[in-house]
Amino acid sequence: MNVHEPRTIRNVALVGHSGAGKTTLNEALLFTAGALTRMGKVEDGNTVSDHDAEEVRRGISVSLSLAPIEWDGVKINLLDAPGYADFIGDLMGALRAADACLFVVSAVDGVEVQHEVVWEMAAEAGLPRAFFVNKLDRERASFDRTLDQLTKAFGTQVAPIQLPIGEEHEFAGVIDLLDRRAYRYEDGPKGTEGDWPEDLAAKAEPYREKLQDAVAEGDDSLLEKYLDVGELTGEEIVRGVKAGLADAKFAPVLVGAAARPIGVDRLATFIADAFPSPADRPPVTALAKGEAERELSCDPDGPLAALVFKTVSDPYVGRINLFRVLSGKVRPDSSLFNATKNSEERVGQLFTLRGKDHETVSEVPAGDIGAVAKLAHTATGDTLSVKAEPLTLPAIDLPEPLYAVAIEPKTKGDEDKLSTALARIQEDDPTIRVDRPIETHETVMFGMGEAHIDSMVERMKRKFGVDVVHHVAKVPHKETIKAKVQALGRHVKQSGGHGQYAICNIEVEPLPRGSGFEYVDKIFGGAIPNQFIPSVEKGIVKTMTEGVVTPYPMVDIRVTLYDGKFHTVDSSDMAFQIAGSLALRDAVQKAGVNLLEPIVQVEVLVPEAYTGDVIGDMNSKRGRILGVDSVGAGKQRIRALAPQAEMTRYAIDLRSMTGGRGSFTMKFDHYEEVPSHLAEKIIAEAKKEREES
Ligand SMILES: Nc1nc2c(ncn2[C@@H]2O[C@H](COP(=O)(O)OP(=O)(O)OP(=O)(O)O)[C@@H](O)[C@H]2O)c(=O)[nH]1
Ligand SMILES: [Mg+2]
Repeated sequence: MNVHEPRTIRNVALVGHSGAGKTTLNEALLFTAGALTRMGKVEDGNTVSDHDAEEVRRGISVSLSLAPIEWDGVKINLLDAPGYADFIGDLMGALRAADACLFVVSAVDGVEVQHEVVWEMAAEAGLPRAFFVNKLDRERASFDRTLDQLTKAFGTQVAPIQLPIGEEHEFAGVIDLLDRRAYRYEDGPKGTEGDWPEDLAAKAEPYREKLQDAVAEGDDSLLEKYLDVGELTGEEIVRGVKAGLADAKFAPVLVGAAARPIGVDRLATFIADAFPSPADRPPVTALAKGEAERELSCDPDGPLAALVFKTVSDPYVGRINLFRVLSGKVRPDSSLFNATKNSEERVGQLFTLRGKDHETVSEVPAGDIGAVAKLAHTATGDTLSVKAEPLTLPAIDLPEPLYAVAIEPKTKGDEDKLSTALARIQEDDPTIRVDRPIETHETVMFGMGEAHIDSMVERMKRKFGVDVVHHVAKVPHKETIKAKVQALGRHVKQSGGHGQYAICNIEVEPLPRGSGFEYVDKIFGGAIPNQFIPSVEKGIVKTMTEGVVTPYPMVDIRVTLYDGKFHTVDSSDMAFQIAGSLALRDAVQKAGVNLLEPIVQVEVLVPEAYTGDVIGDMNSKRGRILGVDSVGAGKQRIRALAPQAEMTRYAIDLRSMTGGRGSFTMKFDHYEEVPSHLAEKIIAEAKKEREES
């Protein structure tokens, strides 16, 4: 593939709801551009983009895929993003690499949740947006119904520039409103050009007029011409549509059937003619040395700044980083500087990907996307620049993974491989987080949802040969003492040999939540020699960490050491540690324990219609609503406190409650006592588990 200057590059993210046909369209574009001799099918598992074993098995995309094509002298980098909500991390990477989004919408299913969700994300990022109404060949396909839904959901900026010729099994081609041309598809992916069919002219003309009006309104010179002559040429309309698209004021609508393929060549032409090039995009702000801000425009001769938007670990090839160059150029066999990680990197070969295939390139200039293998430290979200001029671009703003499961290797042999595999999959996918809470001694994996976790578990098995099982993660409970008591710790063994002698008297009392542990020394007259006073504390702390009744650590207590006895020969550090531990156990025996559970602060963002359901559900989860406020765009924010134990599956609960329209964040707030009816059960289970282990 030739090296292109920014003006002849288009970076397009294919986005939209799962199943709308993004991967099929990606395949059709490759085929139409002559990059493939035959089209693969998602069902057959032989498409360029869904090449991962996991994608073949599920029949959906689970990771972002890059494939460039050349069309009319323009290089189009296609970024096929997964539509399934669990894989949002890759979608967000795609949005950062792209200069425009093409929303693929099924003419059968219409506008779906993920279209709305991604629309909002793209709008917030100021990304130009267009639509491809797909599957017009399918039974029950309707362009009019779909267009109606698009306009309802996304407003008047939705502007058809094509109409279908026929629908369902009669779908034969597309009408181009710009040039008053029609394209029919009988043989192969390229349409045969002709005039508008007579029966459709009456329907098409008003659409064209509307488009002219809209275009003229946005451009004074076009308005003048329109008023003078009463009509604009196709070329002039394209100019207007192009400007409107670049400013995100127009969302052009194109039509077709990716699987056939019909209309795909026209789509490619429109992308080449009217989609914004990297040079049409506003400059980006990078951080230079000493926190100075620096504006970067898309200039191949500017300072180098490239954003890594996707990392793929391959057990054979190693790590591959996909990057988008914002300024400057990346050359093979050069030294780069990862300013995010503050480390130097050596670049060998540069290439581009077509699905899983590599194609070497001689350089990757500003505006283009490239790939590099075997960098030592670099991963998704990092900025590559040069040592002499380090630059950092804003990181990819990813959502926090909040769906948690505990994972364990199936066999002992897998244990060593597990931590390597976990490290690698976290590098590949920053929306996976792994934690090992000391309270539960579990390895907890956080992801975006069930499908996400499942695909990671599969990936660990396939790519790294680690077989893991997963189950609900334990809640990191804690225990504390119920009441203030005095207790005795006596460790005396003096029969034969070197004896052991330590006796301590302590008082243990509960402290307010969050106080931790206090140790008070009230020994008078040397009842315990000074050097053994810390020994008693050490014994107590060790027992607290391990938990006394449950395996959960004890917190929020004050221990006062007020008396004791010792022996000049047989007393030792170890003996007093044991006495301390025994004294704490004695206190717990006398006073009993309270179980504490983590309470999290939750913020839920939903369309107003769901507020009632979310509050009701929160109440049933022992949650307390702190407040509800409107945040604009018909959305409300519900703030609540809820026990973590009730929230482990909230990612799934909220999705089913709102059909995927809600989002939430969650963070630890404080520990609280577990209500006694629940505590008894948990303590009994914990005791049983402790005895078994
Ligand atoms: N009849 C018909 N079927 C299509 C068309 N486009 C896609 N399909 C089928 O629709 C199904 C889903 O297509 P995909 O391309 O996997 O959809 P996707 O948008 O990539 O889905 P995710 O990867 O899950 O986001 C597949 O079975 C395709 O064969 C089309 O134009 N006509
Ligand atoms: Mg797909």
